[in-house]
Amino acid sequence: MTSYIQPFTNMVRPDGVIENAQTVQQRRLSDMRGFYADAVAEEAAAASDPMIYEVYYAYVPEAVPGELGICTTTIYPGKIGAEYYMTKGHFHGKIDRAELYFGLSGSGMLVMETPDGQTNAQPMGKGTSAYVPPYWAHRTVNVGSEPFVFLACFPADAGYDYGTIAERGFGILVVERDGGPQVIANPRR
Ligand code: M6P
Ligand code: ZN
Repeated sequence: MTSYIQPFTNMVRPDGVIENAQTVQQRRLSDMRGFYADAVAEEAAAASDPMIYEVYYAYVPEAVPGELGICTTTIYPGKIGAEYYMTKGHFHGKIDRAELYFGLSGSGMLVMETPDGQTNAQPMGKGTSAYVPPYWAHRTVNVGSEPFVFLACFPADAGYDYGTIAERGFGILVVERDGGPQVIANPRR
């Protein structure tokens, strides 16, 4: 017999806090050492170990095909050297799974890359709906002076492959140049 999941709603605040969240994940700089291009600036910032981003999960289902995961991400404003605070970024473990993002507040960039090295960067802000197609690794970056907050919805069986990005990074970086964000080639590639 089918056992039905009960429908539910959550209040999602503009600052990214989800009331009655199932879990909250915090990522400090110490959780993502080696991700920023400027190793000297990263080492200097490591002393205070700043909070880079937080993820509130409204729903963390088992990896059942057909189910959806729902979360917000709040990336705080800041830079390591010239590079803006950002998420680690990942391919999906099941690499052909897509994802939807919806901007709630602040301003950011969505950086994506295919396994064969095609890159793409999309600006995001309050009200932006963004589609991450199958096969594209994805990272978000806060390019503003306020927290950048967005909602994400993804297939429950997507999974996370962090290793590829941890090793190679993305082909493009988002850095501050002349007082604003600029997308540049990753010098470490
Ligand atoms: C988005 C979604 C989440 C992801 C989060 C942080 O909310 O893609 O699945 O966990 O961003 O990104 P990362 O997992 O790369 O640190
Ligand atoms: Zn994802």
